[in-house]
Amino acid sequence: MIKNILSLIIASIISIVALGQQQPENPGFENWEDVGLNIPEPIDWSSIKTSDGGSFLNGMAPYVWEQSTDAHTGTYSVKLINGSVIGIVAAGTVTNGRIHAEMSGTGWAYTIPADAQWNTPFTQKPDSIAVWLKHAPAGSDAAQVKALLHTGSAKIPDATSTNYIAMAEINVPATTPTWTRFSAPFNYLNSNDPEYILIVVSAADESATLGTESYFDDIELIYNPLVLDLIAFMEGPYAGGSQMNTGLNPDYIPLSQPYNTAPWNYAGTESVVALPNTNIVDWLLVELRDAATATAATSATIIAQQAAFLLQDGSIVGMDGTSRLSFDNIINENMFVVIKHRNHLGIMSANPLVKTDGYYAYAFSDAAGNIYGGAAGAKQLETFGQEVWGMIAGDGDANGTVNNVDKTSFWSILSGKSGYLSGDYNMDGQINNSDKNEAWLINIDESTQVPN
Ligand SMILES: [Ca+2]
Ligand SMILES: [Ca+2]
Ligand SMILES: [Ca+2]
Repeated sequence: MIKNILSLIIASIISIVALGQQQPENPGFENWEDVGLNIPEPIDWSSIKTSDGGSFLNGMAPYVWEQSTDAHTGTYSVKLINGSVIGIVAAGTVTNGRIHAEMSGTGWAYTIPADAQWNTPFTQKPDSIAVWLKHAPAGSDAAQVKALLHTGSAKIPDATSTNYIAMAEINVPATTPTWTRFSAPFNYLNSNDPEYILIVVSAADESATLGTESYFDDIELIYNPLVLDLIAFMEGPYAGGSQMNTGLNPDYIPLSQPYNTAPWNYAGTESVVALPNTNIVDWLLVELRDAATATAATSATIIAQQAAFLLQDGSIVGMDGTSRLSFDNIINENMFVVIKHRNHLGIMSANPLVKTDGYYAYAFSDAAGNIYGGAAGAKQLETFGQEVWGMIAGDGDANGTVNNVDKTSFWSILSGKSGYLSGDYNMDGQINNSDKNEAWLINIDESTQVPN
């Protein structure tokens, strides 16, 4: 029984890991197998000698790879050499798909969706690919790594690029005598979701020359952090003209994030030695949700949380008081962002965030339609000129609804007190009538529209 529980735990850990950053199989060429050839072949990689050209062609094909003990890391790398047969030079190539070979010399690498031996399932969207290599070219041979994210069956090269989603190409023509890291970005052609990754590693481009030798090791897919450029406003401290008051700064704002208690129970260690600037309004809790639609973005879809500072111009920044927030997460569907505060109703982006110029920018404030639930979940703070929408004040117990409890338990009993208090709805450091009349009473029965 204990074993069963353990294996359940292990299974769930594995499924969590599977949601992490996907990498190629056997990317460091450490694992090799006997596939009936004279030399071992790297597991999950194949060559011209296991092509689809049949046993005659495969038997005739030259050995264009070796298991090398000259490794960047670990025990082995793959050494690729151009080889020739009946006057045709074959580039030293391995692929995680399959090689198509013809007598004429025509060939390509491709994915066979119906046969797991010849495909590599892959659903994420890396930003770039990197490899360590050494290259001793003959003629004008360039060491190459090509990676293709695609759906269905696809091949490299392909004049029509049907089913392509993104392609990355490392191209190194220069003699490279010591292990050197090279990388190249994926060029995304559309927003489709990939099903497979096809990688081709080669000692030469299409015009291979005999004598070229290249070594490859440690192929890695790189995922850049998600950098969020967020703007949001709160009703309580709102001052007009797209600015908020900073009445809690510096006397009352704590140096460690305050969301470590119920109902948030956020265990993050965000803290500062001193508040980094005078523009800070308060701490916020920023949450990422990964879901197909806003409606489906329930609390079950939370993938990350981070405490942050809200500045008086609405910017949401990190602990240095100026930098955009950065998350090391992978989005599988769409990214929705939730903003939570101690005594304001939480809001969620109505739309998924989209990466532009390297950032996921989102202004919650520009229109009611930017906040999920529209006017039902947000307050119009500025009516003339540029609209400003913000978070609704008055939720002292942060239970998602403004009601009598927020007065009796968080305002009445503390009236006249000063400090960092959740009944201080206009966030000026004092609990008095302004909090009750101007930031609680007017919001009675308002509720957050963030999906549960
Ligand atoms: Ca290795
Ligand atoms: Ca409440
Ligand atoms: Ca107040």
